[in-house]
Amino acid sequence: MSDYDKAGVAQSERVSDKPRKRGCLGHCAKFWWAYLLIIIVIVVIVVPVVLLVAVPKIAQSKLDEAELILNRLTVTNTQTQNLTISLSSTIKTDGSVKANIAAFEGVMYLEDRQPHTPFATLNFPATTADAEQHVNVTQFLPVEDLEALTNFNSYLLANETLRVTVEGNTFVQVSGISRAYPVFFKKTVTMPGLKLLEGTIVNPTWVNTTADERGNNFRANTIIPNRSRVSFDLGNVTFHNYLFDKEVGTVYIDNLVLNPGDNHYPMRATVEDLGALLTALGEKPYCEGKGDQKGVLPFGLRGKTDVRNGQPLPYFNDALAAHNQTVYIPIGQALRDHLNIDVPCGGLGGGN
Ligand SMILES: *[C@@H]1O[C@H](CO)[C@@H](O)[C@H](O)[C@H]1NC(C)=O
Ligand SMILES: *[C@@H]1O[C@H](CO)[C@@H](O)[C@H](O)[C@H]1NC(C)=O
Ligand SMILES: *[C@@H]1O[C@H](CO)[C@@H](O)[C@H](O)[C@H]1NC(C)=O
Ligand SMILES: *[C@@H]1O[C@H](CO)[C@@H](O)[C@H](O)[C@H]1NC(C)=O
Ligand SMILES: *[C@@H]1O[C@H](CO)[C@@H](O)[C@H](O)[C@H]1NC(C)=O
Ligand SMILES: CC(=O)N[C@H]1CO[C@H](CO)[C@@H](O)[C@@H]1O
Ligand SMILES: CC(=O)N[C@H]1CO[C@H](CO)[C@@H](O)[C@@H]1O
Repeated sequence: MSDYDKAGVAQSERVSDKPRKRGCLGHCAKFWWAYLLIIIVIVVIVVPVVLLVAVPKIAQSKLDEAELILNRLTVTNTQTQNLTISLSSTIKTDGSVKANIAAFEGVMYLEDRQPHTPFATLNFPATTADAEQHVNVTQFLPVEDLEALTNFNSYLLANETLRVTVEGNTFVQVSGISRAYPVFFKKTVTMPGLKLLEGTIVNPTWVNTTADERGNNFRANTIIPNRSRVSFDLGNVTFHNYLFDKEVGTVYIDNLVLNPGDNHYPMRATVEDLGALLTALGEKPYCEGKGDQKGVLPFGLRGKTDVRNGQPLPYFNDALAAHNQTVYIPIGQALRDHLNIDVPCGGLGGGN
C-alpha cells in the first residue's frame, strides 16, 4: 500500500511534472523569440527609460524641491575693478534621495528686475543631497557688469526685501547609479534689504562756527543699523547733506564696514551753510518742544563719493547716490551744548 502510494505519488509527480517541463521546454523553445523580445524590451527600453527619464526627472524634481537659504553675504577687498565675495548658504532637502551634486558655475541676478543680467558668477562646490548642507563660497570677483552690480546694491540699499536668483547647469549622481545626470539648479531667495539704513542715529559730539584743521565744523557718533545679512567694506564714504531742498554741506564717514546689526561710527561734516540751520531752528515746529526734542532737524543724506584705499567704488557710490536718506539730528541741542546758542521761535534776530 505504501509502495503503491509511493509509486502513485511518484507516478503522479512524474505525470504532473513531465507535461509541465515538456510544455515549458516546448513553449520556451517555440516562443524563445518572444522571451528574447521581452528581455530586449526591458533592457533596451524600460531600463533606459527609468535611467534616462525617470531618474533624471526625480533628481530634477528633488533639486527643485530643495530650499536655498542665504545666511550671509560678505564683500571685502573692494577695489574699482574687483572684490572678494563670500557667500554662506544652506541647502535643505527632504534627504530622501542619496545623491551628489557636482560643482558648478552659478550666476546671481535680481529676480525683480528685467532683464535678468547676472551681477556675479560664483563657483559652487560639489555637495551631497543630505537633508541640510552648508555651502560656503569665497572667491575673487572681477566686476564684469558694473551696471548689474550697482543695481543689486541699489535694491539692497533701498528695499525692505529683495529677491535674488541663483542658477546654473550641473550634474546629479544618484547613489547606486554610476551615470551623472544633467540638472538645472535654480533657486530664488528673498533676503532682507537695508531699507535706506532706516533708524540711523546721529548724536552730535561737537559743533563750532569755525572749522577744524580738516575743514569740519561738526562731529557726531552714529549708529547705523543693518537689518540685512550682508557685510560690505565701503571704505571712505561722503554724502551730500541737504536741509529741506537745499544742500548745506558734506558728511564724511571713514573706513566704513557695514555689518549685520548696529554699526557704531564717528561722523564728521563740513556745514557750509550754518545760516540755513539757524534759520530752520527758528521755525516751527523745530523751535518748539522741550529739552532734546527742541531743534531736531531732518537732514537728507545722499551718496557723493566712495573711495577705498584710493580706489573709487562706483558700484557702491552710484547705489548710495540713487537715494536720499533722512536722518533726524538734534542740532539745536548741540548748538546749546557747545556754542551756547539757543535759537528761539522767530530766529536769533527776532526772539532775543
Ligand atoms: C583688481 O582691480 C584693481 C583696480 O581696481 C587692479 O589694480 C588689480 O590689479 C585687480 N586685481 C586683479 C587680481 O586683477
Ligand atoms: C560657512 O560659513 C559660516 C560663517 O560664515 C560658518 O559658520 C560655517 O561653519 C561655514 N561652513 C562650512 C561648511 O564651511
Ligand atoms: C535728494 O534730495 C535733494 C534735496 O531735496 C534733491 O535735490 C535730490 O534730487 C534728491 N535726490 C534723489 C535721488 O532723490
Ligand atoms: C580714509 O581716509 C583717511 C584720510 O582721511 C585715510 O587715512 C584712510 O586710509 C582712508 N581709508 C580707506 C579705507 O581708504
Ligand atoms: C571753536 O573754535 C574756536 C576758534 O578756533 C575756538 O576758540 C573754540 O574753543 C572752539 N569751540 C569749541 C566748542 O570747540
Ligand atoms: C519693491 C521695491 O521697493 N522695489 C524697489 C527696490 O529698489 C529699487 C532701486 O532703488 C527700486 O527701483 C525698486 O522700486
Ligand atoms: C534696526 C534693525 O533692524 N537692526 C537689526 C540689525 O541686524 C541685527 C542682526 O542681524 C538684528 O538683530 C537687528 O534687529
